[in-house]
Amino acid sequence: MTKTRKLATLLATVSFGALVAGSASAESLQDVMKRRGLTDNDVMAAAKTYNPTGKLDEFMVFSSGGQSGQVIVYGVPSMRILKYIGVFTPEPWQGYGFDDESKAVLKQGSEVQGRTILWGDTHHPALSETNGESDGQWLFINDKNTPRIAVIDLRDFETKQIVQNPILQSEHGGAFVSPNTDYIVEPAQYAAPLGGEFAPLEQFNEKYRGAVTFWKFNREHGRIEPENSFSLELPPYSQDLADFGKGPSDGWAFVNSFCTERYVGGIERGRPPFEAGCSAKDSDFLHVINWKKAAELVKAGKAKKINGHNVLPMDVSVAEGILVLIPEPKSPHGADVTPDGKFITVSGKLDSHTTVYSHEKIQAAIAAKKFSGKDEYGIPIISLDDAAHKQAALGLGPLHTQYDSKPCVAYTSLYVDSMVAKWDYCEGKVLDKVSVHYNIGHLMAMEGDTSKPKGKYLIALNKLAIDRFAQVGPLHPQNHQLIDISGDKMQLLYDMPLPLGEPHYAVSIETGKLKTNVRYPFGTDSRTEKKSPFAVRPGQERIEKKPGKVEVFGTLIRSHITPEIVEANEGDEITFHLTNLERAQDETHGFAVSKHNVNLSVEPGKTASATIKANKAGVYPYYCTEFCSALHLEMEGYLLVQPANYKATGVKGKEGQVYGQKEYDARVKANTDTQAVINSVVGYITSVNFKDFPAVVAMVEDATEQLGYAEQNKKKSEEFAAKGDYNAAFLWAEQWFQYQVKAADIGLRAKTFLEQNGAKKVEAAK
Ligand code: K7E
Ligand code: CUA
Repeated sequence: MTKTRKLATLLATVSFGALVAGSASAESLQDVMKRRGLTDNDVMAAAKTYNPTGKLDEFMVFSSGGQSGQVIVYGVPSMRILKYIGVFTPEPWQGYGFDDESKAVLKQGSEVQGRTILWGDTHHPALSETNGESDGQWLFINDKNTPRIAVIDLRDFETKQIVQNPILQSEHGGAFVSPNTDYIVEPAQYAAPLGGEFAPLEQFNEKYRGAVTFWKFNREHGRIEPENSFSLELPPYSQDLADFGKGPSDGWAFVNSFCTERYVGGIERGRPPFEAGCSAKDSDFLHVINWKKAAELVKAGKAKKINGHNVLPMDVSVAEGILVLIPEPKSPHGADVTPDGKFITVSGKLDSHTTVYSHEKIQAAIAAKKFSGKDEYGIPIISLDDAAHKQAALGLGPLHTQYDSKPCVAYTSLYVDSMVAKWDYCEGKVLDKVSVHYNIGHLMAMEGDTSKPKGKYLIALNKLAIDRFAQVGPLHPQNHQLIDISGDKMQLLYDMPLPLGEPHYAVSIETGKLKTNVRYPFGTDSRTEKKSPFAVRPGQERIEKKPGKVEVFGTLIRSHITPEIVEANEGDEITFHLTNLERAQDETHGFAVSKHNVNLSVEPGKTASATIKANKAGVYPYYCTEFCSALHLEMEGYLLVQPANYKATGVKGKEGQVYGQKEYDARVKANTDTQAVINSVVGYITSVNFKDFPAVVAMVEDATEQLGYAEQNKKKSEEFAAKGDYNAAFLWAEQWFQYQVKAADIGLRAKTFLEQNGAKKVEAAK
């Protein structure tokens, strides 16, 4: 098919598409319900979750990706997955761990004692807050296995920083943020000597320790400051989940724990396993910490250094009165502060009770020094009676609690019952229960851990899916269930399979609060968020060669890579720095080199680099890995790696095709015809109120840019034709046509958008 006919076909496809979209099914809703066996309730649930094409979700969810070491992003109520964010694990689509810039970020977390750790056990994501409300700027997530916290910028959903915990061997209950995100908390899990030294288990009580780390976050720079961060040394209990106080309890943090028995197992030594000894007592301890005062003590020099990190010793915390313990029912899990900051709920996994602690009562006991005793490490204990506001029997295996927009209303997951309990934490009474499938862990209400929960929806993060989805082998996907909580009775709406690790927790935000970028400022290194020193403008592309080193400063634009030929010698190190020159939304280019571990994702405006070793002579095609345009497959080039002893033969081969004036004239005529088609599309666009549609304005800008390039190439072809070099003239006329195709592609997209969105005729200009 000729290229002009291709364009005509493109035009035809667009109008055909519009026709199909307009035709309706002959079946009635009742017919479909009958055919698919749907009840009225099912149809209601479908109507509550279905997003017609083009309609966006009200909320966005950031779910931990469990063992995948990633973050999963999806929309509510549609439950459509929107993105996986590479965090602790390389993710090739995003180039994460495959370009030099992101490798540097990944490396901050992956290089551990000479080992390279390429996975993470992500548990708890946290969204940044201002005055206790989600502000949509940053996301943080922890790794339980290799204690680390990552910082993700929500302007582009990319991981920017990973900090390794310098004193812990394992952690769990982070990340959670203080009400203004000046600190991020990361409590330990399994006790070990702080700093990573060896000590035998016989010295568990003396040498093993728990801890909680408070990472200082610099909001201006969007980065954690390890040098201004600190930890509190804690007894070798298994600290678990944490939460920051807010409102009246601002300045305090709450950390639950288990295995305060300090039991060490050893089945092979003839001892009962950990699970027996770690749940023997009827209660464990909620740790109550005055973190603001702790930060001041660290500033005043009261901390000691372990691996260069500030650690407040337990005796200092006790002497300064910043650490107290309160009993909590058997094998507790979760510590969740209420939106008003007055209460903290903690559930006992092996107890049917959820305890509501009163911050006011706790403070009164501390002020009056009313303690029931001390633990073995000298930490004062407040009795449960002196701290509890209420205890409620919600069901079996209560775990985590989230809050509604309605006052006093909370939701608690019941692991053993496989249910969610809706209850009143002010009165301590159950309001409703709904079954979930199966064995729920965390649950999450919209902005339900902030000071302004939004209610409406709740998500059950179930541990088991069993029979909910078509079978895919013994390893099942996870099942996130969407529940409508807007009425008195909860209604289960939707099952979503999540096939990427076991997400433990998720957080959500109103989509409108996110201020994401659609492109980067020209030449941005997205990982440092600064201008890349390697960015080049079009026309400035170059290859620099030094002995043993080839450095390419190139650009990417529909549909070519500049440069297209790179020559190197066997043994050279080659670095490609590529800048995407596009400004159009969603015009990402990839870059891969055959048989090399390279894949870049270069979004509009971004500069990314890839360094490879040319260890084997040969011919290596490189190409764009994103289907970016009609001539995407032609977005290619060659890396030629010459053997060390290579001598050019001087024999010049023939080019595939040589063109003359006849081909040139035909090409020019076709281009002129194409321009007439483009002009008619432009005529339509400018005849309507396209300026009222920002998406179209952006498309028109892009198309105008493409037509500008077409014009430049038209001039070039004319210059060669004037010199009588019709071969070159023809090829530049082809390139002129390529830019026309791109302009037409965008123009038609804009025209369709306008037609489908009710654009109106405007008075002719002038
Ligand atoms: Cu799975 Cu928060 Cu790690 Cu509970 S945690 S269930
Ligand atoms: Cu650029 Cu395909």
